[in-house]
Amino acid sequence: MIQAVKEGILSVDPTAQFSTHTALPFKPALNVAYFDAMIDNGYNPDQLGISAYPSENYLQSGVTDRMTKIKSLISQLYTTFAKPVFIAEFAYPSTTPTEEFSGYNYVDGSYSHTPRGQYNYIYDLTYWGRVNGLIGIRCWAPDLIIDDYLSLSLFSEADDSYAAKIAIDAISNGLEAPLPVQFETENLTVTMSSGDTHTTTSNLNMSGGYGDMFNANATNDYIQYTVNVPEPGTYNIKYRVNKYNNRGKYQLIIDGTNQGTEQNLYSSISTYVEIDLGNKTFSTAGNKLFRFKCTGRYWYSSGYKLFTDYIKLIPQ
Ligand SMILES: [Ca+2]
Repeated sequence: MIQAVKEGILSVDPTAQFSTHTALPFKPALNVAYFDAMIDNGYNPDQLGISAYPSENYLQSGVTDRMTKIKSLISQLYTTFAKPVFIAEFAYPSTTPTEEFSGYNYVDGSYSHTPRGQYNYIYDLTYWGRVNGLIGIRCWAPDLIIDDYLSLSLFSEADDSYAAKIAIDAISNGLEAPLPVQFETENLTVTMSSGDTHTTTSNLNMSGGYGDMFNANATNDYIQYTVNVPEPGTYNIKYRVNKYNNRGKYQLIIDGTNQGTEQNLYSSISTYVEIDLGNKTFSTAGNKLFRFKCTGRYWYSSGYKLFTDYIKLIPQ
């Protein structure tokens, strides 16, 4: 039947685009099966729709960490079908929901039921979605200013007048914010302390399929990467690393200044972590020297090595 509707529309508008959407985002296998069935039976949508009411607790009781699960579903659909995903229905409350919508009262993670929490939910989903296959979010009934739905709408009421909540700007702000820049250490220009070597190392758990192994063998050895900062400004500095049983302790030094604290990269089992070293302000764009200096080793560790995946700069 849906395919018949599509054919009818195409007969008058051959450029029309098509979608359809599911209702249960926390059942990923059901979502995949739905679109498989649609495509197998001749209806091939241009965009895959889902709906998401992350505070809803009637159908979704017991489901936690819903933001992560929504992102996971979008990623799964995007990679499985190679089509963009559209959130055809979305709402998250800015105050504790009441009456008919009192069951929409689940607080997801750090997203409080406040105007800021509502804003942050939409902003974070938009920002993440830009590079993960999400093509749009339709806030459901943003103008439905009946009492029961007011908390989920994008307007607030005072003295019988209505004003837009801050969430009205969340999508546009999320689209306009600068994206993080990621530098694969295996591709960067390197200098090192004398006598030391580094090895570009294939690793399927690392971004780009490779990491950079610094074969340090003593305290004070260092490897220094040239990072081309695109714009002046303040960035959150992160790097991803493989911790293991022959790793050293390292301090990052940017253009001669310590960034964050010393990191003990020893672990008895191999683990991958993204380390947050706090914010750094660059007054100019251009090449900056990121030096990882070995400050010692945990006494269990059998070596001083450093195995990095990437350096990430997140505009603040
Ligand atoms: Ca890498």
